[in-house]
Amino acid sequence: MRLSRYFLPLLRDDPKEAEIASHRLMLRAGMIRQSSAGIYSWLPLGFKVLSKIEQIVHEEQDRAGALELLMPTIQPAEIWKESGRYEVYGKEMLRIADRHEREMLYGPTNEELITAIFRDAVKSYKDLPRILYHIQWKFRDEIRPRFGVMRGREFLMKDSYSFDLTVEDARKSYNKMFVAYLRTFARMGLKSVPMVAETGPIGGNLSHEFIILAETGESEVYCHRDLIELDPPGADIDYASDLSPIVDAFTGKYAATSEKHDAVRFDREVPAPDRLTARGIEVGHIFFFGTKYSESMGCKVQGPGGELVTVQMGSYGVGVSRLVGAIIEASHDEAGIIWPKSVAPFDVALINVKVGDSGTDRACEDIFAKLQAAGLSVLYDDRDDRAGAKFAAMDLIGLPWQIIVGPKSIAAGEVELKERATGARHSLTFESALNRLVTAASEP
Ligand code: 5CA
Repeated sequence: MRLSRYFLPLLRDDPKEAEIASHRLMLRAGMIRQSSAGIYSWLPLGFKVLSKIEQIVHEEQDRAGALELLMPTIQPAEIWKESGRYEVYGKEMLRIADRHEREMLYGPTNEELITAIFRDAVKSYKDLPRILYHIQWKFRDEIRPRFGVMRGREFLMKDSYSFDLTVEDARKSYNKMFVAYLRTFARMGLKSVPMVAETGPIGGNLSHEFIILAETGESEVYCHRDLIELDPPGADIDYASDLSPIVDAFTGKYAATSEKHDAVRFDREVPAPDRLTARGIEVGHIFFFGTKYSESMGCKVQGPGGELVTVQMGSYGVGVSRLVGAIIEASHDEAGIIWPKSVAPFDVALINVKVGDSGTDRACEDIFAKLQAAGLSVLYDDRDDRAGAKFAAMDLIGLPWQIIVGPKSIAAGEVELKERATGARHSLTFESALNRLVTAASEP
């Protein structure tokens, strides 16, 4: 992509409304624009990152055996009246009437809709277990939308729903999602810690929040330090195997959000030097709620003995749009964003420091073509601007690598390769630079 033809409205100054780094940087880097409180448009650079995050979520859900579908954003009120949540949900629910005065709502979550779909389609235990998921926009009329996409009113969520015959089987589905989440967040360069959490309006009594430690997080969390050091399971994980040893390893030591924190237990179970009290961002939340929805909505299947069995359910959410902010909170510096390569909007920036100089232009065009031919995505700054402004812009948008080309480097037969994360710069031949980039791209 040539920057001269891209849509990247950068802001020079810090926007006044932004209280935290990710919000400030997403606005400055031309990733989002607010349309009304807590509701954002995703501009091309931001949308690319959002799509990359979605892709990782898809891959890990598929690996765990979850099946993708797509439910609508607008739901009928009736099913929420069946479950009893229509009143409970209160002002957070955006209620709408259609032209026939039918009560509708913009879905804040989908337990009711998926239960209705499953109830009408599945009659036998032979069709269990199943995990269904979608990635769809949600609306919650939050009292205090803030921190940009971190606490929005309209936000993108991945929500999965599991259906099992027995509590024991449901626990296996829960464990599958638990493991899938560890892998999902690790692939985005994040260290997530599962913590015992409150279930709130979703319900049930077994629930974990997946927390990213960050000073600007909205949650206060307490855990054993060892949990931060645990490695996530590898890509070869067998989801048909018993996953409880992995789940036990991640839940065997104290970790709780403030709502579930028990100071006496914390002091008793965790030696003082290992006690970690920190702030965190909730990027995922999983729930087992048994028959809460299947009972009230009549979701039953015929069991092996012919008897009717009420289905055991759980739901599993990932804050897809929140993750864009969370990743930036975890990975930025004074100059701007530092994208982990798995979610970077482009692999490499190509900076022409002397546009109009025919030798430099020619060299850049050649390098641009060769980088793309090697399978790398490139943002080529071919605009006629000061070198300093170009460097600052590329540092701000945070692509993992920069290749800097000017008349001097060309005369020496070299380019400058800069790694955004470390700031390390090396002069080397273009071929060597290309080799390094291709090698880096193939590493996990
Ligand atoms: N139905 C269940 C799980 S599928 C559910 O709705 N869970 S939730 O309420 O915990 O939301 C799931 C995830 O969505 C949260 O962990 C969080 O990462 C994200 N999320 C929730 N509210 C917001 C919000 N206002 N803005 C951005 N992300 C949000």
